[in-house]
Amino acid sequence: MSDARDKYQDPQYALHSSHWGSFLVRQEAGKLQVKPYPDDPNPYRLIENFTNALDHPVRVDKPAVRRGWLEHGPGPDSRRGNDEYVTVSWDRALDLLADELQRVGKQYGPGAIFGGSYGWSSAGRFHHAQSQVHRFLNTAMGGYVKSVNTYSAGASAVILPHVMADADDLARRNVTWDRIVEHTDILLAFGGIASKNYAVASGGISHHFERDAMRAAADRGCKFVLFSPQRAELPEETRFEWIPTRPATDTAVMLALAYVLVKESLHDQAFIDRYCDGWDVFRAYLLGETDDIPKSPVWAESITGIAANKLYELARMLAGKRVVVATSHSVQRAEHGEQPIWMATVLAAILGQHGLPGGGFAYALGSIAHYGRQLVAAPPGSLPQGENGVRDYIPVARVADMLLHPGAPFDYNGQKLRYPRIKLAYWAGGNPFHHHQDLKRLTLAFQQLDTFVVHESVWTATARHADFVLPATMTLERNDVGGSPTEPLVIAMRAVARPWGQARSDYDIFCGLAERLGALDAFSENRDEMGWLAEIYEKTRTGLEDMRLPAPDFATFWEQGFVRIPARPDTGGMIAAFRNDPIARPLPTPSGRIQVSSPVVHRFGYADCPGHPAWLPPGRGPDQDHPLWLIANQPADKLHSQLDFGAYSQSYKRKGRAVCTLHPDVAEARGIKEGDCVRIFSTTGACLAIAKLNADMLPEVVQLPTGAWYNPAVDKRGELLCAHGNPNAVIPDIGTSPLAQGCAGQLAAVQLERYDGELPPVTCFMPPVQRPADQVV
Ligand code: PGD
Repeated sequence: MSDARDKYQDPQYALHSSHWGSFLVRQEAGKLQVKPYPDDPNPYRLIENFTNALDHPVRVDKPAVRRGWLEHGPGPDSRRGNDEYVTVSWDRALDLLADELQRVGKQYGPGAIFGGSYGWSSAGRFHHAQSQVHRFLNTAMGGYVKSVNTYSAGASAVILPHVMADADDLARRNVTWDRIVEHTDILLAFGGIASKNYAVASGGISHHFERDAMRAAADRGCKFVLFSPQRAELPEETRFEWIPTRPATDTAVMLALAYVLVKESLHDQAFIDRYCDGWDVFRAYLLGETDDIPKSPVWAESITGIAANKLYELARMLAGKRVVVATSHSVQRAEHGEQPIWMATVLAAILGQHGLPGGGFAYALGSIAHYGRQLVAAPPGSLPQGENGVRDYIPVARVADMLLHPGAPFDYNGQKLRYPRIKLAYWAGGNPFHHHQDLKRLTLAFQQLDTFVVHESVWTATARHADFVLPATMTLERNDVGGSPTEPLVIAMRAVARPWGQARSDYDIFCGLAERLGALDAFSENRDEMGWLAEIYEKTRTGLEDMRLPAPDFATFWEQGFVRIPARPDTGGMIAAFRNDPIARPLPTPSGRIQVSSPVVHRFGYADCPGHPAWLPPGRGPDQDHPLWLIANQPADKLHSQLDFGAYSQSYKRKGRAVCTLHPDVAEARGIKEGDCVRIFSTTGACLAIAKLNADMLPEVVQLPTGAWYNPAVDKRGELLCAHGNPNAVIPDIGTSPLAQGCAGQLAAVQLERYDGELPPVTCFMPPVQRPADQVV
């Protein structure tokens, strides 16, 4: 350890961690300087977003209460999102909020509090804001209505356990990069493996090695095939073949490949017989025996835009090869998102690849950097969340439906549930005005609440819709422990700056509230920040000790700055074990095998998710008025909406706005030139963005990444649009299907036009009007 300590313990710099990379950081003459962690083979420039973050004018510096709430008390209010704020002392803010929590708790019970608080927050294990909210609501309020699943993997998290295994098991404990480098002949990447995505891992990442792994695999002879509407989804070093594919048609592509393999007897019937259940039902559908539509390449050509000959060629190329079928998170973040995921498991089964080294189904490989990596032997612990006394929940992306339709029934995973009646929502560490769709509708939804509480470091659109805005410290202003199940370093994330203004950590804010509610002991267990960090680190220390490895105590770890933990052996996980012995190690499905069709899903009776994977045309696809697909994928210049005001993110903007990419033919047909402002609109809403032309994409798509802070503005013709380029202003708020009710925010049918004349200003990086209480008249 000592050589490493000497190397990184430059007294000038502290080692810190973020979801997008470990980095070294110091303050000099009031300026923050960052440099990559020296052992990172491929550091990500996103760390530069920190350089101007700490003292940016958009920081929340004092507790603030929405003026309408202060004057009229709790209740639905259409001013939410368009009101002034009154700054108050911490004592006043916490007294008011504790009274309101008590009122809601006494009058309605904890089942009237929504504490889902979805969001990625920051990398440290202790100051993980969502865990802090949950622990507080459990210990001080008796619980809360929670949300299940994620915006990342809403559809796959529900379909995969029915048909194969837990989505996390299939992503984290299955096909690894090491095995791909060594064994894979062909890697089919549906939706791509983009560097902006594998640069990120929740909880931290110190070694970005995916690009090198892909290069090594390609150098050995592995062929990479990209199915995507855009070319920029795989590193060039892989020398990949790009098969331009219409959005939302991956299932049809896979069906056509499966059709050729089965028709030409190139499939692995022995694997299917031994390891799969429900083959006959699916086979009949595939060959057109049930609906008179053989799912042949000729059938698929008009759907996918891929020539039938090419599909025949690709299918024949797969036979007898070691193949990975990889699907990104993004292909399932769309209407019917369950289908491409289920079909990918079936395609890998038809090829007989599941459980072979460097073969099978790799869920979300490279969609974040956790996947395809080996698990480490002793990751740090996390903040215990306590017992939730409330049983009600919603699928995470149904939040606006819940607030707009209290008590209404809804379908989810074979059940009929009812939306709870929520009076108070509590959010910390997330930005629903980034992650949710149809932002006008979301505004209406939050206006139904009695009270909306947000802890934030910066004035995001979510903060601007809240009644209580409590200033939270940023990661660099507090101590924490960084680590994750796939991260070889556990990092002592030392504070390098004093809290901005009056900001407090989420933990300190909750201690203040818990004290007022008589629950301080239960919430804090009489530990301060360092006490909790020692507790969280203890899991790593005992893990190392159990392996008879050097296991420094907390004080030594803190002084050293990090400890290194070994990876667990790569055994291939449960799928390899299942392949070796399907009787002794069955899958956790009803048959214990891969469900090529599922009687359980069939019995649910959902037209949008039948009992076998199927091609289902999008219900809300392009039409005459909205002929283009908008692809709203993850941004390259920031993580989600985090630090959108940061120097690196700002350097990507044009005219201070987000950049959308379109094909030159689409631009020419509309009189749009590179650098013009365009209005992107749908039946849901509109936003502005600046055009960038790119011929390496299908002419029928326009791409606008997520993450530009929502900047509602009324334009010259009186339309409310996002002046900054947040695609969620344009994308409808629909679930993937009644099965998963997942986020379908990746795609929407839109039209595009040049936007001439004066542009509405971008104001989202300036704080809202705030007045001290004694100046409010
Ligand atoms: P972030 O921008 O990471 O987005 O949605 P998510 O809500 O996670 O928001 C985190 C917020 O937490 C930031 O505002 C940050 O300032 C704040 N924060 C950070 N640290 C702290 C802290 O310690 N305390 C407090 N109180 N606050 C903190 C991401 C979600 O968006 C995800 S995961 C996905 S995959 C989805 N992707 C798409 C998509 O592909 N397409 C569309 N259209 N929409 C999507 N939305 C989803």
